[in-house]
Amino acid sequence: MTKSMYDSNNKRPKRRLLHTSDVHLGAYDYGDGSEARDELHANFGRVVDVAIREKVEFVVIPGDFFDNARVWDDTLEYAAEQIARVEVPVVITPGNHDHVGPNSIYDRFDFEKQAPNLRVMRVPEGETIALEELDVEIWGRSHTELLPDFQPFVSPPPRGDAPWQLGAGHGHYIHPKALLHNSFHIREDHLIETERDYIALGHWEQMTRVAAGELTVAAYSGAPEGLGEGSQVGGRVLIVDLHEDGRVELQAHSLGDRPPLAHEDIPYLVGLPIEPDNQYDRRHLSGL
Ligand SMILES: [Mn+2]
Repeated sequence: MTKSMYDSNNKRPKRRLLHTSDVHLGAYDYGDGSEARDELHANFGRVVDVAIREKVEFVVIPGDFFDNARVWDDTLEYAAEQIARVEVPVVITPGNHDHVGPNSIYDRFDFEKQAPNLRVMRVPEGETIALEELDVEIWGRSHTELLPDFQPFVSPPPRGDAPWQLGAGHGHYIHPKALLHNSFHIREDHLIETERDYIALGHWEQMTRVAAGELTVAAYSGAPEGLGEGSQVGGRVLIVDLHEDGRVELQAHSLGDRPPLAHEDIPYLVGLPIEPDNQYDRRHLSGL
């Protein structure tokens, strides 16, 4: 939870969202299908069940919703059916597996017709989606296949006018144990500069909060698939409460029947000290 960027006398509307990512629908679309495929799809159905049960007002999916652009047609239909079932707005910021641009999966199927509550960020330079009835704006930059050194949060636009300002993006948070060869860098200072209230991150399968300064809460929801069950955080999604006093509070909800994890019990990762790029690159290359 963080302090508000606003005067605490200036109440904001209370809002609740669900954040999930890295669903990778269609990852097992080969052969004659499989139990793994059925389970992956059923698991996204459970995400929708949690969204409905927890009465969220919108859903944010920062990337890798689909595994690749060649998934089966019935996977696309299933995805659209489930999104339509949520009923509230669903915002997708595409990642490296479901990028926009040439050969995008989002051009294969008329999602917005099948699921009119879906909004896909399609502008590579970045765009803000306004959920006007909710007083929420969500800014993000989608992946394309054209930019290998893509960094989703550099040079963010200033906060907009709506009381709640969120960000969504897909990439690799740079911290002291991060591997240099990983792409799509997200750094703590990038997140601080966004001045957003909450940043929904995707690309990692593990759920974790990450350091983003005093005024911004940022977290990876991790994949909803139960791969990390032993870690206590696998097979979960994030429910995010935006409180009237400006606080942002997370809860990790199980897709099974385990109790939710409170904000402070969700793992927390600290970023690298803020330094010029060349300097921290050299430190990694020298084996530090
Ligand atoms: Mn990814």
